[in-house]
Amino acid sequence: MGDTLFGKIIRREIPADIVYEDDEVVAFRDVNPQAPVHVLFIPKQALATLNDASDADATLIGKLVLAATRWARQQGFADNGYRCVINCNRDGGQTVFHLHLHLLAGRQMHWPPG
Ligand code: DGP
Repeated sequence: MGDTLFGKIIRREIPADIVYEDDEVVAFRDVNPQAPVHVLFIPKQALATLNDASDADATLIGKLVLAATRWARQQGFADNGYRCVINCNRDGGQTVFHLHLHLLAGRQMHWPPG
């Protein structure tokens, strides 16, 4: 896949408010937050969309989700709750083509999301 601005954030070529990092995952605050807490968890190994994930990526995607849930617990809002979203392609509302998980928290979420 081509490089995206999220690749530049991983390489520290553009600034971001990075809140978490391990060998495989980086997390940083969304520039356009939709909730008091809005953090994007991304794999360092770039996949463009969820459609590009295969069985070989199962562990990586699991680690992405678990990094978000662990961070939610550490931040103290896990019991109140939160929402995790992965947008895919046009109808899913995806605008940056480096797979990312939105972690939203700090307010009551609504359903359907619209
Ligand atoms: P999505 O629509 O699911 O592809 O979400 C992309 C998100 O990325 C969107 O909520 C805004 C965020 N975003 C776009 N550009 C930047 C940036 O340069 N820095 C940060 N921190 N977030 C960005």
